[in-house]
Amino acid sequence: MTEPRVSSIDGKLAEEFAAPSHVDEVRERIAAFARLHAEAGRCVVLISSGGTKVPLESRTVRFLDNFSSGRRGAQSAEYFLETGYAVVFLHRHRSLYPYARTLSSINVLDALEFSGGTQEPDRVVVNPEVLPNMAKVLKKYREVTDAQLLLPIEFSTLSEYLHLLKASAQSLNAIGSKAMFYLAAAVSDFYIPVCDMPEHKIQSSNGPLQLSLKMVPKILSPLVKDWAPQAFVISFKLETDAAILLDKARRALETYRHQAVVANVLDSRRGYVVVVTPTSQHEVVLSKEDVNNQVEIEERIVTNLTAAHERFIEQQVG
Ligand code: 9Z3
Repeated sequence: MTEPRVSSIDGKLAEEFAAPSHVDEVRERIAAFARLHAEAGRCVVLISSGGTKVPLESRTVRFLDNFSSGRRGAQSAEYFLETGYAVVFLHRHRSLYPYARTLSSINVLDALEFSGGTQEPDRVVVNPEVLPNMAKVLKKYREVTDAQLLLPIEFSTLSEYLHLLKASAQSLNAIGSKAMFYLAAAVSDFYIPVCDMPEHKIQSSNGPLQLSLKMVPKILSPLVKDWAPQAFVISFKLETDAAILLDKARRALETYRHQAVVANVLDSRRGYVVVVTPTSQHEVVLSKEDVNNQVEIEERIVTNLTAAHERFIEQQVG
């Protein structure tokens, strides 16, 4: 396997984005995870999920954030696992998590009760009316964790995300085309370099705040060209104006030369996406009936992309 190359963005990353102290440990863990699963004949997908925090002060009191809940990433992780992939889940701290997402819309205490209706403090059971599928979900979660198929890696800030994605890509490079990147995280386009950031809390007594933010380097470029050049890479394109969405998706494919873009509009993202590749455009739509049957669009997206990944691997080998 070829060594990952150094890119022109590496210098910028090192200078302007603080690396998390455990980045080398994460690199090692992902390398071991990839080895284990490649030896067992499995593909490995790295899913990025959730929004990024952009601090305004180095001892951070305030930061910029975005809307992403991490639902896309968490749901997709479950379908990749069902398809037989091992999953590196690079997710924003406290964003939705595979399987545990079932608990996200309730107050957990409302789903628990004392067994036999008595107030015995050490006997607590789940109320099946509040959480009807809990046993099924717990079983799947245990199977996945017992088989070490899910490797969670957390980030909070944009800097942590960029450094951890780079380290992950360099580690997954070792398994070539069997690695997939499914980049569903909503990553900030703007940031304040560490050298321009005030150390202490910005004082409101100084009057109105004017911010000058720099453009975040396009990380997809070194990922595709230098860090994991043989991998199958999918980026996500989000717009609020549907009229420009597909043009932007195609432009991304031309610029970065990766394998697919999943294009979605903020308001319709749970029920409609378009999977765009250099040679095709496939609409994935949930019907009213699908919605009533609680079908999740991620199941269809993952089916489409794992089939494309399989063809990609065959072409590389053949
Ligand atoms: C997406 O487009 C994801 O589908 C969502 C999922 C973030 C909309 P949720 O987390 O939402 O389920 O609430 N992710 C990528 C968004 C993005 O920021 N893309 C950038 C762009 O479109 C760069 S690849 O320019």
